[in-house]
Formats: sequence, structure tokens, C-alpha cells
Amino acid sequence: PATIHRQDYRPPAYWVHSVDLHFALHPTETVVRARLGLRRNGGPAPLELDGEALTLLDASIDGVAVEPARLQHLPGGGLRIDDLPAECVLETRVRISPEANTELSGLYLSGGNYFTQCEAEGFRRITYFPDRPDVMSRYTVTIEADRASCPVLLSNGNPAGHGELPGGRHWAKWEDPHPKPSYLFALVAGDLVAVRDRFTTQSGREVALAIYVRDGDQDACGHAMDSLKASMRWDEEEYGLEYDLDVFNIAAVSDFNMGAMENKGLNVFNTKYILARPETATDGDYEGIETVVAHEYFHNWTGNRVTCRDWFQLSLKEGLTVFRDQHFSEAMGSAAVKRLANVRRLRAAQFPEDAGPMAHPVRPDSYVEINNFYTATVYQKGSEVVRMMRALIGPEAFRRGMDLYIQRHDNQAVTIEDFVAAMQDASGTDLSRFARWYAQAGTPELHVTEDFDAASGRYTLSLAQRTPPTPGQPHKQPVPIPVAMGLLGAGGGALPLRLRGENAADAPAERVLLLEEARQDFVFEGLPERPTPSLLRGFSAPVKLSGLGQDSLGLLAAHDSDPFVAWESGQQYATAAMLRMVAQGGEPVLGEGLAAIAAAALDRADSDPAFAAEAFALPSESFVADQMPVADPEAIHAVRQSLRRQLGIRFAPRLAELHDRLADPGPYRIDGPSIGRRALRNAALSVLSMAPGGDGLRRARAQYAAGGNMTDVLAALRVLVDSDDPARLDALADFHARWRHDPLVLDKWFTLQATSSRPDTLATVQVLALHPDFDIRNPNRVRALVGAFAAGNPAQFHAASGEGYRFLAEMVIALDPVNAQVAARVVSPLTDWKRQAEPRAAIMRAELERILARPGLSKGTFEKVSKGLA
Ligand code: DPP
Ligand code: ZN
Repeated sequence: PATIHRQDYRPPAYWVHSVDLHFALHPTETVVRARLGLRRNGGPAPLELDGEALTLLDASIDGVAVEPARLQHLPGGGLRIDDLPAECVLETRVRISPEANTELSGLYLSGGNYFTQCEAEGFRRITYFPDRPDVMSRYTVTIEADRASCPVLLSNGNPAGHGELPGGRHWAKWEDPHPKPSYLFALVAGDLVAVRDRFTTQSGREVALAIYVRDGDQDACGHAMDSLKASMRWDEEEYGLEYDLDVFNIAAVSDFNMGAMENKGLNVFNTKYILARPETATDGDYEGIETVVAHEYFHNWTGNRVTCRDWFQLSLKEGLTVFRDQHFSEAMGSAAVKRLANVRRLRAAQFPEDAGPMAHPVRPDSYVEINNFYTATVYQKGSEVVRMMRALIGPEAFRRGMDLYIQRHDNQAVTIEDFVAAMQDASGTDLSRFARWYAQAGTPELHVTEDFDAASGRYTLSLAQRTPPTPGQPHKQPVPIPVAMGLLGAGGGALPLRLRGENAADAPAERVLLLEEARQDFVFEGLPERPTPSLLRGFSAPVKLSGLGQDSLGLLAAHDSDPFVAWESGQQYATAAMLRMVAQGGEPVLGEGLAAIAAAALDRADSDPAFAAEAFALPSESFVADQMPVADPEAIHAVRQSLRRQLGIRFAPRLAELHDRLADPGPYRIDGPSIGRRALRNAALSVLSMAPGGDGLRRARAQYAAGGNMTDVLAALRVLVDSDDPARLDALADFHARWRHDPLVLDKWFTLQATSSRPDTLATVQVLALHPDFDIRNPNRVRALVGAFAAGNPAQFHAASGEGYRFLAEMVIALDPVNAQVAARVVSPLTDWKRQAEPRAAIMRAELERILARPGLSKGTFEKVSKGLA
């Protein structure tokens, strides 16, 4: 397969100013007529249209049928036409089969209803088109279908008419006044019901809101609708950005490759990010819905009105929009805890990616399959880069920069340089060095050394940075790293921050140092005692920090005023302790330092239970593994489990007391304090149940039996499923019987078993892959079983036998011809062999080779596996 390079970008030979589509829907023989208003862009050149899995019926130019010989079929399925006039209307008719579309890209069927997914390159599976984001067109869409099976007919923009047709068919027409790239096209048709609401914009425009779901799910849309309205309000208040159509529609579908899609005026969502009832959705699900609904809504301006010139610029819309949704979610709940959770996710997904075979810059330089670049780097690291930019220039200048960006580029397809230029022009700050964050892959390592001269009260903080080499980028340059910081005295209080040459009077308690060179010294004066540095407050830069000793970390964990640093220092302390235990072997011992950190966390049970839950948790097994040049998954698992058991014994009375006291006082509520309380209560239960002879398992059985909200039910079942308790099998059977008709809940049943710490998990997973409820065509189900096992259960996936690797390879081989996008996604854990010891590494390579040898392997899986082997 060919590699596409960013430097090879050329503007299109033709613009398509208008698109008039007509769909005659049929499960196996849908006919799509497309009328494209073409205008040449520059001198004479052939027109090239993308196309994939299309059957061409006929074509005409300005109403005159085209001789078949004039249509040159291109290797990938596209069409080429020479000698077109500078301006003309090209009409094509194609036939497609939604039913045969298991890739879920283009137009497909799910549960008998029609849905589309066009980002990144799905529109070419609907009609011949220059399927690239810099071609922006005005769309008119007419959909015709059987009225009984397809009462609902939706597309982008505003409704523009509907009517009856003979033979029980009907039609509806949609007009989108805003020019858009083809990846934002959407069509939804079928037997769906709408949950409706209204929103009045700040300028008084009335918007009709609707969420389309399957009949029976109407009662599960409230949280999504509330989140939508809150997002619409927030974008007006924070950015002055108002919605720009008469309707905003969302349709939910249970077969979906991604989380959701921001199609103009018609968002399509994975049901996972819409449907929630207290008895079926966890607190995490509710939070996910709020975030994803906001994310897709925010794309209306950052992505849709201003879009990407080419797919290398993906982070232009994704990094910025993740930043916007995180900022929104922080404002809706407890900002500090949301920040911790986002940093935890960044480090769980993005740091390993940045250190692995697929490492790429936030703006990649090349790709084989663009779907492989919808990554944590483009999304989460891209968001961190925007966050740093805002911190550097300040919130007011950032807002002016956003205004300028949108004013300059509304209805354009632009690049990351255009975004940075707007921020630079609005702030007057030179951002040319900062832009290296977009170009350089790898996670910078920030190392700190200190020197204190007691006689003069002078403290020198030396910060050094280094970014390790990544594939294709052997040498790195320093990047500007904003380090938000403070200094603590031995008692934990803040010390004044007076840099050499500054006035004593202005010394602040917190400031941001900017490390621009490979190494810089920052000299503070007038310190009455040796300080402890609190660095990267709020995680001010996406880097790895090292150089602080356990004493400093312990002090920061106990006393720092910045919740991020307090949490982070506890995590780093625990990580260092666990790494030492892994290296030493023998029976792990819960030291006094670790116990003190746990106790300090529990002390915050009343003031901030959500924080307490985060701070009480030990770092994940994968996080610890990521700190080792060669990981030892089984040893890490053993150490972590042993420490959890010791915590359970040591804190048993307190954990039991918390479990009693933090029970929901009344009916389920989805607000920050309630979520935090449940999180801490269930964390207490989980650790308590590790203690031999304690009553944790009894509590878990009772909590499961009590039913109630899914957060508590699942937490109780989690404990049972990890245990040897005989009740676990009954509970699993009960859960299955109860929820077998709710796919999203059944996904949880699969995931719970796939991520169990029990030693027989792999065998269970192999059996579950043959379960009648396992469906390889449903991406959620594949992620729930195969993805969860391979990416979320390191100790079992890396079992020394290599059976975990063989299982994943088998699944990838079976999945690739069905849905290549999902196959290429779940294969990732197998490519991490460089960080495993032999013989594991050799087995992983052999499994990758086996996948690579498959005839007809998709280019996406090919890219991941071949890069993984390199
Ligand atoms: N563009 C989509 C998103 O919002 C792709 N899943 O991230
Ligand atoms: Zn997005």
C-alpha cells in the first residue's frame, strides 16, 4: 500500500460548488444519483473522483450521456475524466448495497435502519467524489424510501420539504446552506423515534433539537439532551459562538466504529454516548455522554465552519475540540478531579503511543491509512498543546485568537499554521518555537536537579529536557515547556517565589517558568529554608518529570495546595516503591510512606471524596510497566495485588466505615458530590474485599443483590468476578439473564470478565468469543471483549504461554475482512513487543508475522502490523 506524505499536498484540480444528491434507499440496491456543480481550479487538468465499492450505472455531463470509454477507472475504484470544460455539471448514478457494508464506512444498515459514517474517507463509498476535506460544497439531499419501514428520513442542514410517492414510498428533502467537506455528509433513515426539545440562541434564533433513538429508548435520552443544551450555552458564553441552523439532530446507532460524529446538523452517535438510565449506565458513562455530546457540538465551529485542508491537519479540529470539551467538562463539575482523570487517560494511552512503533507528531508527516491516525496523540496530546498555548498567551489573548481564527477562516479548509498564526497575531507572542510541539513526536522528559545555599538563602532549580528518538525522528530539538510551580517549606506551607533580580514585594506564591532550552537554571532568592519544588501544577505540560526524591514526593502528596501535584506526587511515590519491589522480588511490603499516602487520601473522604478516591488508588499496572525499559507484567500484577491486600488489611475498619457511611442518602443523583461519594465508596469496597477473612465479599454480594444504580451494581460485581467467591458465577448468570436484551449493559458483562484478575481469565475470554451474544460485526462488542482483554488486562494478555497473543491474532485475522478499521485498532497491544522479555517478544513477533502473511490484509492492519514489526 502507498504512503501519503504531507509535503505532497496539491490543491484540487476542480472545486465542487454544489452537490445535489438523490437516494432511492433499498437494503441491497440503493441507487444514488449525484449532480456535482464543478468549477476548474487553475489550468486544464483531468478530473479525478474517488470511489470504492460502487457500481456505476451511468454518467452525464451537462445533461449529455458520457460514453463509457471516456470514463477511466482508477486502481482504487475511482474515476478519471479528461477534457472537461472549466465549468460543468457532472451527474452519476451508482448502485450500492448497505446490507453488504460490514465496514460501517459509507452507507450501512444497523438493526434495519440506514446510517452513514463518512469521516475520513467513507463518502467515496456512497458516490464518486473528490473525497478530500478541502473541497467544500453546498448540499441538497433528497431521500426516498419505503414509508412503513423508514418513517424517518434525515440529512444535514434544514428540512426543505417532504411528500408521498406511489407504492407506499415517501421522500424528504434537506438543504444545508453552509458549504462543507464530504466527510461531514450524513444520512439517517429508518424506524426511529425522536425525543424533542428547544434551544433559543443568544441572538434569539429558535433551534429545534431532536435525539433519534429506537422505540423504547426515549427515557434514556435526558442526560444527552441536557448536555447538548449546556454545550450550546457554553459555546456562546465562552466563545461567543452560536448555532447556525434551524434544527440540530442527533441519531444514535449501536453499530458504530467510533464514539460519535459531528456531521453538520446531524450528529451520529454510538448509543454508548447517548443512552443512560441510572440502572443501566455508570457514573463514568454519564460523564462520557456529557463530554462526547459537547465535543461533537463544539465541532460545529471548530471542524465544520472552519475545517481541515487535508487529513494531516486532523488535530486542527480534534486537538482544539478536545481542549474545548475538557474545558467545558471542568467547568461543569469538579475541575481538579476532571483534570486528574484526563491526565491519567493521557498517560495511559498517549504516552505509550509516543514511546511505541506508531509514535507520530500531533501533525503527522505521512500515513498509509488515515483511520490509524485518529489517535491519542492527535486528540489528547493535541489538546494539551492547545492548553499550553492558552497558558502561554493568557485566556484573553487566547479568546481574541479564537475570534481571529474564525473570522479569518470561516468556510475555509485550513492548516495548523493558520491556527498558530491567529494565536500569534492576536497575542503578539512569537509562537514559532512553540510550533515544534506539533512537529516533534515523543514525550519530552523533564529532569530536575536542585541546589540550596543556606547561608545566602539562594535556591537553584535546574530544569533539563530531552525527547527520546522516535521512528523517523532520531534527533529532537528542545520545546518550550511551561512549568507552573511553587515552593514548599518543610511544614508544607508556600514559600515566596522571588527570582534573582526581582523585588521582594512582588514575590508570588505560584508562577510559570518557561523552559525553552535543553537546560536552564532558575535562581530563587530570599528563602528562609530549603524548599521542596512543586512542579507542573495542573499538569502544565505533557511531559515526564523525574529527579524528585521520595521525601519530596511524600511532602508534596501530603501538603501541596495544587490537587494535581498532590495526586501526582502520591502516584510517583507509589510507582517508585512498586518498581523497587518488582526489581527486588520477594514478598512486597506496604511501607510506612505508602501507608501514609493512603491514609492522607482517606482523610479527604469528607472534604473531597472524588479526589480521595483518585489518591487512594495505586497506579495502574500499565503505568508501572511503562516506567520499565522491559516490563514484567506478572510481577507488577503480583506486587500491586499484594499491596492492595495489605491496604485492605491495614485500613479495614476505615474502609468498612466509609462503605457504610457513603451510601447514597436518597435516589440516584448525577452530580459531582454524588459521583465522588460513589467512587470512594466503591474504591473502599474493592480494597476491603482483598483482605482475607474480612467482610468485603459479603458486602459485595449484598450490594449486588440490592440492585439500584449501575455504578454500584457493577462495582460489586467487579469485586465478585475478581474473587474466588462461589457467588460470582450466579451473579454473572443473573446479570446476563437480566440484561441480555440491552446491548450496552451486555458489553459491560463481557468487559468485566475480560478484565478480571483471576488466573483463568484467558480461558473465559476464549469461551466468551464463542458465546452466542458475541458478534464480531458489532464494534462495541469487539471492543468490550477483545479490546478490553488485550489493552486492559496486561497480566493475563501477557501470560507467559503466549496464548493471549495467539487469541488476539486470531481475532484480528477474523475481523480484518469484516471491519478493517476495528481490526487495525485492536491489534495495537501486540505491537508492544520491544518492551517485553523473551520468549514473549518472540511469540508476539511471530503472531504479527502470521497476521502480515494473510492474503488480502487491509491497508490499515498492514500499516499497524508492519510498523509494529519494524
Ligand atoms: N470526528 C469524530 C470525532 O468527533 C471522529 N470520531 O472525534
Ligand atoms: Zn472530534
